[in-house]
Amino acid sequence: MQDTITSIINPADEKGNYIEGEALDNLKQYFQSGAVRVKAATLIGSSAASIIGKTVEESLLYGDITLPGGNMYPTRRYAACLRDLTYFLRYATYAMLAADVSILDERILNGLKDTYSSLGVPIEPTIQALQAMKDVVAERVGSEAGQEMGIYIDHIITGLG
Ligand code: CYC
Repeated sequence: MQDTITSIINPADEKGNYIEGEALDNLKQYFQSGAVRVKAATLIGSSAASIIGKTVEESLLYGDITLPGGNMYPTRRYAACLRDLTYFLRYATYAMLAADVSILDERILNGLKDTYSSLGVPIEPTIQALQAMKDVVAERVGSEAGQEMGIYIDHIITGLG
């Protein structure tokens, strides 16, 4: 996993340089937004189950997908879907804290499209659920932190698309 600090310091170290210019500005921005990130992670962590519940309610619950023949039927598949959404939320929160997408690439997106396609998990409703998750998270953490989380949830959406 990478994070903003290592991704700025490592290249400077390789060249034996001090951190300056744009790299320093990026680091400054990262520290300035630190309190917002930590507060968002705290709020998300303490209400994850309710965020997932609302996300499912707003995107998947009242369609055919939960009925016989749908990919969220029976309960075993419904539970797998809730679990996947929980993974997405948790890893997007890690990435938001690090301000770096690499953990999403490594732990979530690597091989996921193939897994979904071989199991018949439909991509379009998964993306709809992720879109709904962005809105639900923004309601809980406020627009500034919500926008920041949006970057990482969007990264999952792009990786699945
Ligand atoms: C299944 N989701 C799976 C599987 C994996 C993941 C590996 C197959 C194995 C299993 O069932 O546990 C995903 N596993 C992950 C991820 C990680 C991991 C991301 C990283 C931490 O370790 N079906 C829908 C919804 C959607 C859904 C739209 C929820 C958004 O219709 C999800 N994923 C879903 C379902 C299954 C699944 C239903 C079970 C499919 C089956 O067995 O038929």
